[in-house]
Amino acid sequence: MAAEADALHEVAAVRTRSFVLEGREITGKRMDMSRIDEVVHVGDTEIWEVHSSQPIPHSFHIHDVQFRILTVDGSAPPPQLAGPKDTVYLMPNVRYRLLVRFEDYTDPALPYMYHCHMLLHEDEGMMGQFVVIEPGQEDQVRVVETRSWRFGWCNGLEVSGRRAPEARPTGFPNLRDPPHGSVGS
Ligand SMILES: [Cu+2]
Repeated sequence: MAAEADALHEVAAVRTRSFVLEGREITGKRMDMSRIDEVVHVGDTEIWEVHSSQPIPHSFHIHDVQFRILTVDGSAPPPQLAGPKDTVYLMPNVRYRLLVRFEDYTDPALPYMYHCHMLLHEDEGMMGQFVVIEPGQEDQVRVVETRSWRFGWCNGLEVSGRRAPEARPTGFPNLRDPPHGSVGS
């Protein structure tokens, strides 16, 4: 059956990543457009463990993929959390294990986001970047400078960040400095 062939299976997971949401940080980091936080291989299934480590909820959203919630504090998810998701509401101090498969759309220089979907939190930096690459493209992972920083992080890269990209290696000063270069100006 096609549905069965498409299904996500925990036994297929090749690694586990952990994301802790606290304050306006994810695993101790705020969003930085000059940093790629996670590098994923296309075709891989992974387990992403996420939780809010403080007495308030967060909401974890992953671009590019739909995932399945494997467990909620070790138990099977309730029916309303059993289907395909792209966002999971994180009750305080409850651990969610997500099964995620990265199937396509590789680019070592065009990252996807994961972020808290409480938009104030997101706007204050509760976001990270990942790229999906072909195995062997690790040395091509880099950030791309765009002129769209003024439109905001998320929309900047997703919607309007495609024009006039200028590749540069990771580790440069971050994009809070005004972009330079004359393309389009
Ligand atoms: Cu949040």
